[in-house]
Amino acid sequence: MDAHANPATAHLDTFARDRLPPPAQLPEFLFELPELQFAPRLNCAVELLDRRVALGDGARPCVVGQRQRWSYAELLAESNRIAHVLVEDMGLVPGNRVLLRGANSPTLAACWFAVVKAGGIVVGTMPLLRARELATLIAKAEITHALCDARLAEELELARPQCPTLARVRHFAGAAGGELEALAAAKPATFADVDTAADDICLIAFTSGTTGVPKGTLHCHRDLMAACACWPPHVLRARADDVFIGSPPLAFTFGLGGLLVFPLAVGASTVLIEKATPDALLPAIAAFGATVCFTAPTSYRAMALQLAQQRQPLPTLPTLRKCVSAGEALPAATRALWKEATGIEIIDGIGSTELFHIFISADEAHARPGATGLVVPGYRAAILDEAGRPLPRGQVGRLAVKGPTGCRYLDDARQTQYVQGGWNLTGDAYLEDDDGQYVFQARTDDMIVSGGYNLAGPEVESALLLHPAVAECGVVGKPDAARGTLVKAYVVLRPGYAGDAAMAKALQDFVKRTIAPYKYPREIEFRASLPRTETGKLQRFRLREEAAAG
Ligand code: 3UK
Repeated sequence: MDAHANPATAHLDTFARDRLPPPAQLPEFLFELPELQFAPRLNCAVELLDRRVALGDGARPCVVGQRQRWSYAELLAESNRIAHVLVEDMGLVPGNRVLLRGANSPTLAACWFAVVKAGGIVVGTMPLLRARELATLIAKAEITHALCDARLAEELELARPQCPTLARVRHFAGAAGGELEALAAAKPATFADVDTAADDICLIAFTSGTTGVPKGTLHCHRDLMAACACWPPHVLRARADDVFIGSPPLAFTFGLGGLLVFPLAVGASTVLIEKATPDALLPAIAAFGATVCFTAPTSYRAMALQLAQQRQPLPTLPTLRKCVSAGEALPAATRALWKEATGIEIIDGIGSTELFHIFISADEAHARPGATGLVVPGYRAAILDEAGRPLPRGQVGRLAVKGPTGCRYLDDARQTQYVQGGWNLTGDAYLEDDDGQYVFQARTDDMIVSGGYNLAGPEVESALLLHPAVAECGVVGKPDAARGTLVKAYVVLRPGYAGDAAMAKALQDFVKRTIAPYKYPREIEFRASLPRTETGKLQRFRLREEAAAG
């Protein structure tokens, strides 16, 4: 257990606590800021919700969906009712793992708070997961309970025969009212919240890993409150009258923080919509009068291209004032396109599932094209060489961070890869420049060694994205007899452009003029779309596999 260990756990089921990494494998945790001093007893759901209502904000707008609109008092009441169902009808005991399955919605938010209030551990799952993937997570986290959107029930039912631990499942239907809502309606609107220890686990977030069994990252009540005290007040600086909106699922910590925990921490409201593809998000921002948007770089790019096509005079999105990008590197071309279309400077930030949320970022005033930003107050960062020694500024190495949150994998030998010498190693190659700005190069396993040179796929992608014909692209290394590896680009063209040999040549020449010529893609393949994860990340490993096979 870590330095802030608290033996008085509220968990009767100690499954998660028993599977924490051994103390020697934990990262160093830093609580240097005055706002990072936490009491030994802490339930983050109570802090975020009950406390807000006790402060007199009960009538303020809180969560808004396509057909639901709840105040803080209403979300609190619904969460409390569902907590009663979990405990009284479903036999939940503190420490049990509860699977949540549903697209973003106010009801899903109420389920999240209900589990945490009852001392349970939330395991969020991406709506698109299939039975096989669900079964893997259920086995790994020994999940005992599930709250599932009725429309997504089928895949969970298909998984159940392989899931002996999963004893209790209830379905919800949101505004339409379902089985869970009917049970909840009969319960009181108040609930005796479980008095959890600050270091009791409340969340297992699975990584959207590319290889192997997904890793479950353990987060305690204190981690979530610590995250609220770092990036949001120091970089985002949202206000109580803000209206949050965005695309990341609540099962992804980018979405859980950005679209639920952070807005509630400042008394703001949040719009939770089920479908938030770029063509749905753009009208939703306007329709709901959203002021703060969270989405991925490709989504900003797609929305900017749409706005440019409509040729609407500024401002097209009059209420929008802050835009956050994370999940993968924000290309300079995308930042510029969005600024042209909306006048807004994007707040880029790198976060990870292991650290819960963003730890390097730049606000509008510090934003620099091509750089991620500065270390967020509360965190420290370093660039390390292969041996774990700090490198001087300007040199590319492994990004290492530590702060009030950090990596704790659930029973996983890969803990010693992510955490070394007290640092969290994100797996990214970065450099720190003379201004303390951190500049992303590539995932360390995405670096391409071609003709004896080390080059980063994302740098070539950034150059291609500056060309007006390019909508999206992905650049990987392809095994090659002569060069060892050659640079290959997969390109999606914007409407009206033809993917022919002349276009390939034009793009190659364009890259040679934009960055060092040896980095140009020797092969270009045109595609209708690129493989992406549900969180918007380009799956370069898939392109690599295809390149190797083709
Ligand atoms: C990459 C970025 C460059 C980077 C996440 C914000 O993405 C999140 O978590 P994941 O565990 O992935 C982490 C990895 O994604 N990455 C994320 N943001 C950036 N690379 N610039 C960025 N701005 O490789 C990192 O190691 O899926 C992001 C908040 C919470 C999150 N979980």
